[in-house]
Amino acid sequence: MPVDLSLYLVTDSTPAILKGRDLCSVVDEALKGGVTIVQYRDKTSDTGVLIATAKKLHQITQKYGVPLLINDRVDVALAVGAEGVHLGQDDMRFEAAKKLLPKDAIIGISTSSVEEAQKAIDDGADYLGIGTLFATPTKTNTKSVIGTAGTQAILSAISDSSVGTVAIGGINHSNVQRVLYQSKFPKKGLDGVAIVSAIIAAEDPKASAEKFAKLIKTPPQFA
Ligand code: TZP
Ligand code: MG
Repeated sequence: MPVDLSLYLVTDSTPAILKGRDLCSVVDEALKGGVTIVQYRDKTSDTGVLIATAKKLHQITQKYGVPLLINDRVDVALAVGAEGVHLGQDDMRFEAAKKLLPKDAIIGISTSSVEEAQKAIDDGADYLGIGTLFATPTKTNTKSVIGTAGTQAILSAISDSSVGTVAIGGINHSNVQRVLYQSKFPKKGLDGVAIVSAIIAAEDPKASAEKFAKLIKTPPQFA
């Protein structure tokens, strides 16, 4: 079954974003609101905590029949039987991850240029995370904010491919329709949007996800 990338939640465990709430409860709420895929992203916890948290998250995502991907860490994905991984340009190479993971595992790759996108497609990636779309406080050490122009350049260059595509970076309720539907992405559109703070840091993560799900399904007036 093809993966539904339309409302892709990326987690963040930093206290400022979680505001004292439990990550698993926040993710559960977001899933109730309609998130279609979850990536567990945690750059600071040690391996024991990563595995324990990923296990809990997996129990939750399984309740909703939604895939769980692990950011950076193929070993953690294997340890908990997650559905796949998301790898950046500096993480384990695609070929190595492919060898280690089950045959049907989902592998997504972060890309910020046409060259990186083309390479990921040639390798056999299931989807591309394209960004950083808009500058965001959630990831300040990003090497590249590519904007709508950079995203458009990638989508145009790969329009013959059936690879999945999600944009990431600074996506919120106000810009999500523009991001998904704007005429700048004429040939190959995005399959979804990847969101951190607009859901995880939201006062009501379920309501936020519901609002995104509704906006995603609705072509905007200006389209
Ligand atoms: N990669 C590029 S931008 C980003 C990541 C992980 C963070 C996006 O966070 P937000 O809060 O949705 O802008
Ligand atoms: Mg990474």
